Parts: sequence; structure tokens; C-alpha cells
Amino acid sequence: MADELEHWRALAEREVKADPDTLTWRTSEGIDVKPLYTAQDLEGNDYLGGLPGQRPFLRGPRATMYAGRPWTIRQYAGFSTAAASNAFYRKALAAGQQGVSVAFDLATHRGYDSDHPRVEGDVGKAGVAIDSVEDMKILFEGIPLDKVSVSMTMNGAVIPILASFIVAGEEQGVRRAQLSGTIQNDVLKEFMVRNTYIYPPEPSMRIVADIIEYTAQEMPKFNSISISGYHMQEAGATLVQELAFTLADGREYVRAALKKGLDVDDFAGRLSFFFAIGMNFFMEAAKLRAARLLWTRIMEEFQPKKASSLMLRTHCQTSGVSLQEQDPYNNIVRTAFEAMSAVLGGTQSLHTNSFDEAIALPTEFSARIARNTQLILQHETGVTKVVDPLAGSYYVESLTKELADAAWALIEEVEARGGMTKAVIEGLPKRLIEEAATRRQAAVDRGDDVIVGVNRYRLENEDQIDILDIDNKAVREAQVKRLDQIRRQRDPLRAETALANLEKIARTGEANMLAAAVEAARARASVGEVSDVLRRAFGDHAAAPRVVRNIYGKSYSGEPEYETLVARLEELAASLGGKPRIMVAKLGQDGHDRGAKVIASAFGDVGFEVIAGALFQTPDEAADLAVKSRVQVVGMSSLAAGHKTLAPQLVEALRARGASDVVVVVGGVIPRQDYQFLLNHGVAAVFGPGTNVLDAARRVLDLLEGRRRN
Ligand code: SCD
Repeated sequence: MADELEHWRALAEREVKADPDTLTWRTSEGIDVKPLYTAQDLEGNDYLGGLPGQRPFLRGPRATMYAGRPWTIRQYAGFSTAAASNAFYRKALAAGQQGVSVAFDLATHRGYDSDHPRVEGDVGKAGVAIDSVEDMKILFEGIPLDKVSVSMTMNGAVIPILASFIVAGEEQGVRRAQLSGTIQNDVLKEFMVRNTYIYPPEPSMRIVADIIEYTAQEMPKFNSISISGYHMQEAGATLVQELAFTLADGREYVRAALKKGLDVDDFAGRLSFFFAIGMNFFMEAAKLRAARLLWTRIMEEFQPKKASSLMLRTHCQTSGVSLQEQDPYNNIVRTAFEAMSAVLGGTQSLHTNSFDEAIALPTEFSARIARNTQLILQHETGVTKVVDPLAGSYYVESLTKELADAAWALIEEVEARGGMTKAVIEGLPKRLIEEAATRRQAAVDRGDDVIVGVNRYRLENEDQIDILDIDNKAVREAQVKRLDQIRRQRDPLRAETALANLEKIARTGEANMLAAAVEAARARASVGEVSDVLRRAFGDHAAAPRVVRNIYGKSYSGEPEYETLVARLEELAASLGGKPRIMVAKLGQDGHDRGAKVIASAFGDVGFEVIAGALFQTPDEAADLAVKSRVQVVGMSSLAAGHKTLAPQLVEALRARGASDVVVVVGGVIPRQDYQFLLNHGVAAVFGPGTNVLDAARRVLDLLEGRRRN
């Protein structure tokens, strides 16, 4: 073998006219991927050789995997009203989808009823508006909850939403013990990346534990949590970070449940996971194998007796950030590869993104292609026939081990700091993920990481595609009407008593909060009312905005285009008597802040003074801060479709404060169809998905210089 390898090196050297080691690819995880793997790479790899359905489950949680039952096609969807979403689910189920997965709007996520003044731009936009049991009943009308399993992506307002679901089931004639599905209920990652938290970390962890307790006792078919790495990768995490922080979160939840006095075997089998699957094809499949191995290792510490307590079962979703606005049909291809990778890695359930998701909500057409991508995989490719088909591959087995070992080192680092709740409060995972995101953006902007149709092979003219736009005003009016009706028709004393009881339990911890909320939901207390009661007991969590520095700039330093820009900014600073000041603003309930953070970081490096606005500001609050901070530019980042409501309100709020000279630019998920609307409403420039950050900085500088000349 050694001789043959030497011979291979000589041949390789002749072919590429360089040392073959120069072909090694260092991934963003810091893993060196060599051009060739051989049996030698497997020497000393002690993770090899297991079988599926058996400890440590590296090869899959079930013995027969898809040969026995294929993964669940579970498309995440929801928009507008409960009735519109219900019609969408029913059609999807009839067309081959196998489970339901509800996307709630951001108002619901953050525990606000649709009539709350803070959520005007958010109602019904990026998900369905649910204010009460009545909406929940409409959402599942004609969908038998004892047969179809339902996933609900809810973390902040998890107590009222799960309570409303339980009561909707009851009133559909389905006992809670028969309900099958999953509630996301993973709050730790909200503090790290997704930001739809409501309460501070510690009471939020109590909520998680109460839900695990209640479902363990009352809902044996229901997965109490979906411990999610997906959003970490979306926010820019490397696969090692995604793996490590997700599993460390899982360990923290197990401890929280044990602290309540539960027996590990009573709940561990209903913990579930959720990972993103991006474009690094083999590494993503290896990640799922490594995840199962490490979860078994973690769970063995708790000495469960049941095998199911050691198994990692997971949902996967193809990567949203890998989708591009430019040449969007390419996204169908990206999603298909990612889906294949998830399946080769052995996922239990899968969502495939629609190709237009980098631009807007999926249309019926794009949703059909996304669903069919999975149906084709299940029925036409033969991938379901063999369990863990990548096992034994020199490369994939090596990757599995490297990922597992690197993630384990990070998990141990978290452990040394006292576990994930502490690490989250101290901000370690968030900082590491934000640094990785900024590094990745620089690699894309520099063209080191190629994205077809974006930084290479870009089309000169893009065709416009049809998109789905929601008439948010109409949704809000309909919701407000139903809320009024509910408040008029319910027994006020019963609702008040139930809410007061919940508040008492939240303050004392003397009983289960979900059990109390079920009674409140029966009494027709709304999602907002239940959330407010808990807000009174726990307070609101406000994260301090922080920006990482010197990562974007460092990767460009010395490059002429970058240095020219820096010099131009210095010149402007000299003439202004200080650096030009830009405020990066997130308005409404949209907590997706990867873009805002990366912009803030890169703009800071090139020479702007960056003021990071808090999350969830109203246009008036943002305008107040802009005026107080004497900024010349406000950059509003919008990823949740609220831009048409919120950007004009921001422009107006600035004008009302005598600050109409402040340049307003908008970036994020903005469909081209909306550019002119925004420009007509006082926005100076729009930066859609795929914008090169240096180009954006140059454009903002042009605008500022233009204003100074005029
Ligand atoms: C499975 N089964 C088998 C089998 N394989 N039986 C025989 N032979 C086999 N080979 C059985 C299982 O034991 C189970 O029964 C049943 O079949 C269903 O299989 P499952 O593997 O449990 O599948 P499913 O019910 O689909 O559950 C999958 C998860 C679950 C466990 C992963 O938690 C889930 O559905 N998660 C989805 C989460 C989700 O959709 N999240 C969306 C997030 P028993 O149950 O009786 O054992 C969206 C999001 O956050 C987007 C981003 C954002 O909003 O920011």
C-alpha cells in the first residue's frame, strides 16, 4: 500500500504539476479535505463497523431505515390566515406530502396578538397568524390530528400555542394522548441566532422543562422538542459549530428535565433534533452520522435503560442561505443535492426549500417542485433501498470521525464553562457563529467561494419570476375582527381566573405552566394574553446589540479595491470632521439578523461608525435612535417581508423629526418587484439578496458624497 501511495503521489504530481498536497481543501470548519482517501485513513478510526438500529446508532436509529419506511416528507408552510394555510396543507397532503409543519407569523412567535400596535408589518407575513384556539381549529379543519403528525415551529410563545393546539385537538374529538407531532420548543438557539425569544434565558428554560414534563406524562406520541442546529447554520455557523452547539443544547435540556424529577427514560425517547443541510455534500451526510454517534455518547452519561433514549432522530431542511435571488431556478438544483445528502445521512423527516424562498414566500408552483424533489428521491432513485449506503467510504468515514472529534472538543469547551445556558448568557456561541458568518461573507464577496449565477457566471439580464405577496392589511383586519368576537363571546371570569392561576404558577413554580395554559386556552384566552401574563412574571429579554470587528477587513487587507474604499472613507471623514455614521436597523418582529450583523461588521471595518439598533424596534423608535445618534445613513435590514409597511414608516418618522436628510437604504429579502415601490417612498437604494457587501458600502458612500455636493 505504501508503495502504491507513493506511486499515486508521483502520478498526481505529474498531472497537476505541483505537490498533490496543494490540492487539499481547507473547509470553513478547518478540516483539511485531501484529494484522495484510502484504507490507510481508516486506521485507528474506532467508530467503524456498527449496525443500524443498534448502539451507537451512527448508521441510523432504525434497523431497516428507509427500506422499512421512507422518511417523512414534511414541508414547512404557513402564511396569511388560518383558513388560507389550511387550504394549502390539505392540497399538499393530497399531493403526496406526509406530515404537516406549521410556520407561524412573527407576531405569534413573539407572543403578540394581531391587534398589537408593534406588529403591524408582521401579521400573516412570514407565517400564519394564530391568535387563539379558534384560529387553531380553522388551521386543522379536515386534517385528522390522530392520523397526521403536526410539527409546530414555536419557541417564544410556545406555552399558549401548544395549549391551543391541545384544545383544538380536544374539540376535534382527539384526545391529547393521541396527538402526534413535534413542538420546536428550543429556546437556547433563539438566544444564539434566531431571536424569537420573549423571556430571559432562565425562565425560558423552565418553560422548556415544563413542556417536556407535560408531554412525557400526557402526550406519549408527541416529540417535546426539536433541538435545532438549522438556524445556526443559517446564521453562518460552520458544521462543527452547528453540531456541537446543538448537542450541547440537548444535554442542557436533558439536565433541565432531570432537575424536575423526571426519569430519563420517560422523556428522552421523545427528544428530537433538526439540522440544516447545506451544499458541502459529503460533509453534511457525515454530520448526521456523527450527530447520532455523539448523542448516544452524551445520553450514556445519564444511564438510561431504554435504547430509544440513546437514539438521535432528526428532521432536516435544505439550506435557506444557500439559495440565491440571482438565476433562481439554480436553487432547484441546489435543493435537490442537499436533499440527497440529507437522505444519505439518514434523516427521519425532510423539508426541501422552494426555489423562490430567497425572494419571497413559496408559490403553489414552487412548492410543488420542492415536494416533488422528495417524491422523486423516494420513488425513482433507489436511494431508499439500502441502509446508510455511504458506510465504508474511506472519505465519508474519515469525515464522520473528524467532525465528531472536532465537535466533541467544542462540546467539552462549553461544558468547561458550565454548560450551554451559561455559555449562551456569556455570548460565546453567538460570537463564534457571527465571526464564521463574517468570514464566509468575505469569502463569497472575494469570489473564493464560488456561487453560480452570483459571483461567477452571472446573467446580464434576469427574468422576473412570479411571487406570492400577502395583503397584510386584510389579514390583520380579519384577525382583529375574530379577536373582538372571541373577547365578546367568552366567559370573562373564566378567562381571567385561568390567566391569574397561570401567573401564580409562573411566579411560584408550584405546578406545570402548560397544564394551566391549557385551561386558559379552553377559556379562550388569546396567545397574546397568555404571553403577557408570563411577561409580567418573567420580564422581557432584551439582547444587547454587539458587532464583531476586524474579520471582514482582515480578509481583504492589502487588496487595492478595498484600500481605495478605505481611503475614500477617510477623505469623507476628514471633511465631515468624523467618520460617517450609519445605523443598522431591524424593524418589527423580524429577528433574522445575520445580514444586519455582517453588514455592521464589514461597514465598521471599512471606516463607518456603526450604530447597531436593537432588535424589534418600531419605525418611531428607530428614528429616535437615528436622530439621537446623529447618523447620516440608516440601513434597514428586512428578511420577513415587512419592508413595504415598515420602510415608508421609517422614512416618514425621520421626516417628522426633521431628519429627512438622513439617507435610508434597505437590504435583505426584497423582491425586485418591490424596488420601485420603496424608491418611490423615499428609500435611496435597495440591496437585495446576493449583494456584495463592498459594493453596498461603495454605493452608500456615493450617496453620501452626492448629498454633500448638492
Ligand atoms: C420509522 N418508523 C418505522 C421505521 N422508521 N417503523 C418501521 N420501520 C421503519 N424503518 C416509525 C417510527 O418509529 C415512528 O413511530 C413513525 O414510524 C414515524 O417515524 P419518525 O421517524 O418518528 O418520523 P416523524 O413522525 O416524521 O418524526 C420525525 C421527527 C419529528 C422525530 C424528526 O420530531 C419531526 O417530525 N420533526 C419535524 C420538525 C419540523 O418539521 N420542523 C420545522 C422547522 P412512533 O412515533 O410510534 O415511534 C422549520 C424551521 O424552523 C424553519 C426555519 C425558521 O423558521 O426559522
